[in-house]
Amino acid sequence: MSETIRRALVSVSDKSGLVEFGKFLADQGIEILSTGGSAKALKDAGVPVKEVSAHTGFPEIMDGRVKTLHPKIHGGILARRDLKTHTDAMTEHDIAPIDLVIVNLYPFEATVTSGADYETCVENIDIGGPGMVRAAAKNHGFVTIITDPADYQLVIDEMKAQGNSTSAELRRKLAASAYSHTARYDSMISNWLQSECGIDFPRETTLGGKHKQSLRYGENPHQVAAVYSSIDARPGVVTAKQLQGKELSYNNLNDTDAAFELVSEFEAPTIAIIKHANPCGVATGDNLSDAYKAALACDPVSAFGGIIATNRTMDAATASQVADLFAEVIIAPDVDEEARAIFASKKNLRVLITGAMPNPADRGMTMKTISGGFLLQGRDNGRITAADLKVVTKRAPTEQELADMLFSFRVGKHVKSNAIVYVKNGATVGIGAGQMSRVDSSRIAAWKGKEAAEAAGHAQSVTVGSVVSSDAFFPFADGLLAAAEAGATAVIQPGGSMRDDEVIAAADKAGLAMVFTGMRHFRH
Ligand code: 93A
Repeated sequence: MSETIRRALVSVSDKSGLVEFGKFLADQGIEILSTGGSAKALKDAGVPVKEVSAHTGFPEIMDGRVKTLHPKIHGGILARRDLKTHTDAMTEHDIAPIDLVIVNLYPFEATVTSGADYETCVENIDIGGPGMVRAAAKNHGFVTIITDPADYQLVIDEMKAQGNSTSAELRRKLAASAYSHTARYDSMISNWLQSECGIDFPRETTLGGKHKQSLRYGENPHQVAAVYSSIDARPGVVTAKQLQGKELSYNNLNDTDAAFELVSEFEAPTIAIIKHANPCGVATGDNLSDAYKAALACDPVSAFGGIIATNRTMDAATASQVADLFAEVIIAPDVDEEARAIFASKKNLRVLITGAMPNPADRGMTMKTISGGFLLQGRDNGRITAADLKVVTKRAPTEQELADMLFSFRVGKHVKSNAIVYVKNGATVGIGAGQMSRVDSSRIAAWKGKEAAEAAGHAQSVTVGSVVSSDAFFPFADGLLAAAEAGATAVIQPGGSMRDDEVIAAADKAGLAMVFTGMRHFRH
């Protein structure tokens, strides 16, 4: 059924596009009812409007807390036009039908992210707006609801084509958008209140995401996919600005996120090269260019087609080396002018800037869906420092070993379990990821180190004289012995195995220094 629009109600916080839309409505002879600020914006532009207070005969009270909460408004929106009891009630109570409702809500999200005080945030919880939105959406059989200025044109087009009416199909779609708008709005409020009260796991939860972009496909071409932003404004891949390059794919986004979170762990200039969400080279250096060279040397074969992240403004020296490699994505807090010019010649390379680094110590939640539900957990913001380490072997680590061990353990936190990471002089030299057996990860990491050495023409494996980390304890001495065989001189691991004594004895026998962190970093 197509419904002719004769009266519209306008009450919007986001006033973009309002005047043009208001003019169009007025030109069609549609009566516009409106609240304070929206009415003023329209009147100032010469669009005739009637104040809601004049329509209801009741003033806005309590600083605007009660402005549209009136039976003449809600009755006008909710009345079924096809039921005599409803139309009789309209006549009896002098209620005029409202056929088009244009409402968007108080900017609660922007108020919270601006760092406003508690009272101001509470004052920005919209009550009357969601009431009208939900009422109009419920009565979509007769009423058109617009909550997003991006939809003004859609409605204008239909009204023009159909003599000031809209199709049932469009009204139903707009109603669906309206309910997702109010649902997200309420979820933002409840998430904010929960965090103010320190509640991690509420009784009921919604994701509160905002559609940012549809993706061509998901992890594989037969899977659909899209990106959503959350209220969490953590600097990273979702909030980043893309300077150039093709559209990001699902896998790009996932890998880039892994890369950027990894480099955020370090204070010194750091580069991480990522493939399939695992690092194939990570290094720190006195400058980015040195860090890049060292990161690439870890596994130059896997780095092909990888994602490169850094925690510093990308400079020209590094950019020109990066441009020599075939990389999919670069992500950095910023890219300087010279470096931008270098990247500009590589049309397909996606370059993202975030403006800031995320804080690895931030609290937050991560989510994984499972059949019938989803798992929520606090993000792994655990960070081991030298003060947390317990030396368990006869030999204590040297200063250099200690620095490398801490670096290695932090890299290992971002490697899929079972994770074994060899490090020498602030650079990974062998990474074993995602194996079902820890000893296999150890062997793979050592073998990768040997391969890298051969490729670079070294006589000796690069793991010789390195340190090694394990994301979880060595259940048996075999994984540790594989590391010793590869030439590692020091080991960092959580400890806590039933056979710790055996593992410590094996380390002592091999002359290794070993420290326990007391913290595990599984990542699946
Ligand atoms: O304070 S409210 O919850 N009480 C109301 O009765 C009410 N009616 C509309 N907020 C209310 N609104 C909101 O005012 C709308 O959702 C909109 O965001 C805003 C528009 O106000 P103005 O037209 O004065 O700028």
